[in-house]
Amino acid sequence: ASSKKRSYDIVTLTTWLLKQEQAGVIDNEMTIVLASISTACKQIASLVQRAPISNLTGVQGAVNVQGEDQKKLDVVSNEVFSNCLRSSGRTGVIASEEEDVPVAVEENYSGNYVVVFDPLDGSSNIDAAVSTGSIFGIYSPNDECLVDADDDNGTLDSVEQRCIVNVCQPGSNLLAAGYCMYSSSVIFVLTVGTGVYVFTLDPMYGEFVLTQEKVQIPKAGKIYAFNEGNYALWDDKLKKYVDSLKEPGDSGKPYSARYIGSLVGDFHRTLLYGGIYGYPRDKKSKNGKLRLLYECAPMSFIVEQAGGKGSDGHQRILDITPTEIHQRVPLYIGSVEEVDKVEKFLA
Ligand code: P6P
Repeated sequence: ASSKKRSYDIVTLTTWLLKQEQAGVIDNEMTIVLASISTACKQIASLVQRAPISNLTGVQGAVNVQGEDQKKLDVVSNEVFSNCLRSSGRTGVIASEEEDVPVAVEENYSGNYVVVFDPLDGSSNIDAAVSTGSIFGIYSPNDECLVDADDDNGTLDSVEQRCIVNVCQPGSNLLAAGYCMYSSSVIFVLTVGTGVYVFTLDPMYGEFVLTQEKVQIPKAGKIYAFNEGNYALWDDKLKKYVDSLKEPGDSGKPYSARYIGSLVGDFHRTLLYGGIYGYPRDKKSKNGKLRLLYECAPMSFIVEQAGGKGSDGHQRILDITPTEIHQRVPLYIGSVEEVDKVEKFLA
């Protein structure tokens, strides 16, 4: 066959997934789960972009398990994600930021994979049409944990108990992780453990098109994304770190501050330009604000696959085993040299 690159040799997410399956990197069940997630993200992209037109801005009038006012789109995005995963027939358990406890998919629909997700992170930005995103991670069932969960006669205490042990796995067990950013472009970022791939939604025909392969985050970057409104609540070591970023130093140029208030937007810029995003613990939030299971762990898997680092300030995020599904941890994530630097200040 001709080795000449054929014109219009466009790689879509669908063809990329099939290639990974043919290469034995993922199995056909994972292919279907990832395809169903990309469908959910396309639906959410459409809902987000038309929110003011279809009266989907504003609050739902309910409070979620996090104690946060649910936005209308939080609820809708959660239903879209759950329905797509359920109808894939390849998902056994789902855990969502918007659900109190993990949910076992009904038997006749259920498959093996455990999917954790934040269906619409940064949703407080929706009404101002600022970037938001969906974040997900995929695990195998946590069989070894099932034994621990057995009561004395060897059967599981409850479906809910089985769901929780299946979901509470360290990020190092992740088989796949990704996010979809709803911004000036709709960007789908994915790793299945062989590097980080970036797809851009072509609205002309509704497909995610491969636009970057094996992304490598710069080893250093003079951009920091912290909410400095919390400065007075931070401990002194962290204050010293952030103060140090403002000194011009030998280069004569201090760091630049960039903060979108949406993890997916701040993370994506950090992944491509380098730098660091941080959500520290403070006097108000003892463990920071971000959730380990479906925000910090998937993002840390992605950043490590791109040669970066994800830490709680002292240890690797991927080494932390959740003890409950909405557990929060401090997060410092981005270029290796930048995360190393903050860890030194916090030691
Ligand atoms: P703050 C959005 O609610 C979120 O979970 C992340 O997407 C974002 O980075 C962070 O919280 C913003 O929190 O306290 O700075 O408004």
